[in-house]
Amino acid sequence: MTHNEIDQLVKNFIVDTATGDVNPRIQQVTVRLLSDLFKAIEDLDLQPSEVWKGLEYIADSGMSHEIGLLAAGLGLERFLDIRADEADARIGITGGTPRTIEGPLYVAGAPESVGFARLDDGSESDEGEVLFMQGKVLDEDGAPIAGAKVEVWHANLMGNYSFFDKTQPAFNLLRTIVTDAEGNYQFRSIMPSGYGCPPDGTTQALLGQLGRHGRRPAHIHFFASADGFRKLTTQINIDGDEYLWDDFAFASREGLVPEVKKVSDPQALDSRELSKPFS
Ligand code: MBD
Ligand code: FE
Repeated sequence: MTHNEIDQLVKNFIVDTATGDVNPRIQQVTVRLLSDLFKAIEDLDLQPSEVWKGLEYIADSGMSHEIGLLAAGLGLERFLDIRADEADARIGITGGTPRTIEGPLYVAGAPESVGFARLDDGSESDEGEVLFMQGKVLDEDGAPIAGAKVEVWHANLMGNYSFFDKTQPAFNLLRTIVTDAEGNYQFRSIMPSGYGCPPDGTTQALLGQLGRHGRRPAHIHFFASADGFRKLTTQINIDGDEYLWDDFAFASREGLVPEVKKVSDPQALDSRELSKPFS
């Protein structure tokens, strides 16, 4: 069939058969995606067995709860960020901490504290490195925002996240820190390891066929939000990781790789480097 014939066919199937209330946006998107799919089947001469295999793949991905992981690995989530950056630029919003993807592993409802939180449960203290981080939430003029919410989440030494990894206690490595009067937040945790897609999972199966790995560099996720402000979704990457600029989810960005200072004696940290002592 020609592309014009396909457009006509999809219109016959979807638009002309409508009798009840139409949601115009859903109809528009359905018609577009369906005609693009039919055209791909035509152009690539996809065989019925291949089409059914594709549908089976999507079903399997859903049943194994890997749709979000797939969206990350195919660059779909990164693409939405690129579009969001472009939309911001069009209305003159530039600067500040860059956004990057949320990923599929955030869980809401973490314990909340003001100024400081310890994220880890101590179970990996012997093997892992202790990590301290502090930062300041600022408005577009550089003024600190008190009472902002900083939600932080990251993986353990195995690269696993609490809730998805049932061996960890609930909300391990996941906290909400409310900024203090000066807009500061601080936390203590353990240095995370990089993430790898489940090796026997549906996402890794596709990535393998594409000749791609499913690894992410070690990273820490953040949401920053405050009344009257847009919410920022971002991450930092740990410098030196072999996958720092080879992230299967394309989330690494200039400006999101802070300097990591390694110290053997935390007590010896220069107090000038800390806006306030960690507790
Ligand atoms: C992660 O930890 C992650 O952040 C993303 C984007 C995808 C898979 C696992
Ligand atoms: Fe992650």
